[in-house]
Amino acid sequence: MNSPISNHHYIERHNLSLDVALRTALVDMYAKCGNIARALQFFQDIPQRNCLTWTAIICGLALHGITGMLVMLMSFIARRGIHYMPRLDAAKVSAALLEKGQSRVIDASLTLIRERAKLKGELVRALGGAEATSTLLGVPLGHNSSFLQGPAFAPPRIREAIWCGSTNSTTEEGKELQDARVLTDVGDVPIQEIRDCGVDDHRLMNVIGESVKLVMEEDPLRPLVLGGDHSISFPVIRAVSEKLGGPVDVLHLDAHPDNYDAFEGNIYSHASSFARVMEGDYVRRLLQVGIRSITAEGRAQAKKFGVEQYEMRTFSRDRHFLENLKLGEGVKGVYISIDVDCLDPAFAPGVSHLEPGGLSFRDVLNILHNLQGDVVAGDVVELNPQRDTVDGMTAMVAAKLVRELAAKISK
Ligand SMILES: [Mn+2]
Repeated sequence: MNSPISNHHYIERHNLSLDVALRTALVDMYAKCGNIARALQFFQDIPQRNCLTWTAIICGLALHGITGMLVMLMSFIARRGIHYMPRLDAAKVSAALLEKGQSRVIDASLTLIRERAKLKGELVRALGGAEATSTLLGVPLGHNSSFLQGPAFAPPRIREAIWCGSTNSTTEEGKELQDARVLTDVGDVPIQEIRDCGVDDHRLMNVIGESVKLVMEEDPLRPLVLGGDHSISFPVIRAVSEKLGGPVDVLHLDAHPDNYDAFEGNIYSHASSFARVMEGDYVRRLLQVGIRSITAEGRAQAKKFGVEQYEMRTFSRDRHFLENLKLGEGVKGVYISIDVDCLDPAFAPGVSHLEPGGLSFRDVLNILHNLQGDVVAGDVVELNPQRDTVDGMTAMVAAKLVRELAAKISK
C-alpha cells in the first residue's frame, strides 16, 4: 500500500512509522471529505493513536456536523455489529478489505486479456487457414531478478523494435508478420498495477498462468510471452502443460541453468524458475543450451532433475546435434524459452548478467530454424533496456528472436 505524497509528510514532519503514517493519512483524508465512519475505521486500526488523528477526527466533526457523524457512526456500528467491535483488530479488517480489492483488480486484469484474446481469436478464425498463430503476451515483471530489475521495462521496447521501420516485416524463412494469422498481440499482464495492490508472488504467478490459459482458450492462438525476468517461465510452462493436459519438451537457451532450489531465499527467483518447473509433471525433457555460468549446485540440480545440459565449452562438439534437434514427439509439443543472455554480450549487451563466451546470433537461429517439432508456446526474457545501447541494439536483437520464434510457432 502506498500513499506517496501524504506519507512522506507524516513520516518526516511527525516522525511516524510508515504503517502509522499511512493510516494517519487515511484518517485525515476520510475525515476531511466527510466520511467519518471510514475515518473512524482506520482510526481504530492505529496501534498508537497520535494527536494528528485526534485532530483529524475533531476537524471532520466540525466540518461535517455532529448529526451526520452520528448517523454514519450508527450505520457503521450496525454494519459491523456491536459485539464485533471489541474484537476488531487492524490485521483482520485490513486483510479482508485488501483481499476484496485485490480480487477486483485481478478480475479486471484477466478480463482485459480474455476479451482481447477472444477478439484476436475471432479475427484469425474469420481470416481462415491458420492452424497456429503466435500471440504476444507481455509480462513486465522484473522484481524476481537477483541483480537488476530492468527486464520489467522490456515488453514495450521489444514491440517497438518488432515494428521498427528500419526493417521489413518478413521473417528469414518468408513468413509475413503483418498477417494476423502469423502474429497477433493481446497486450501486457498489468504486473505493476497488481503488485501495487499488495498481491504476493504466489498469487501473481497464478495470474500470469491464468493469462496464458486465456490465450490458449482461443484456437488457434499460441502464447509467445515477452519477459520480464526469467521467473515468469515457471507459471507460463506450468499453464501450457496444464492447458494441454500433459508434459512438453523444453528447449531452454541461456547462459545460466536457473535451477537453484531457491536464490537468496526467493523460491520464485529468476535463478530458480527451472527448479520449480521440474518439480511438477510439466516437462519430459529439458534441454539447456548456451550454459557457461554454473555452480556445483547448478550441476547437482540438473542431475537430480535429469536435465540435458549443453555447455558452451563443448559447443563446437555439440553443435551438429543441437542444430538438428527433433523434440516433442510423444508429448504435447515443444516449448522454447530464450534468455537473451544465451547470446554473447558482443551480440546482446543489454542484459543484466553479462557473461562472455556465448552463442552467436546465427548459432541461435540455426538451432531454431532447424528444430523439428510442434512448438506450442515460447518466451523471450531478460532483455534489460536499462543496460542497452542508446540506439536499442539489444531490443532489436530480442525483437528478431521474437519474430523468428513467431514464425516457428505459426502455421
Ligand atoms: Mn540467464
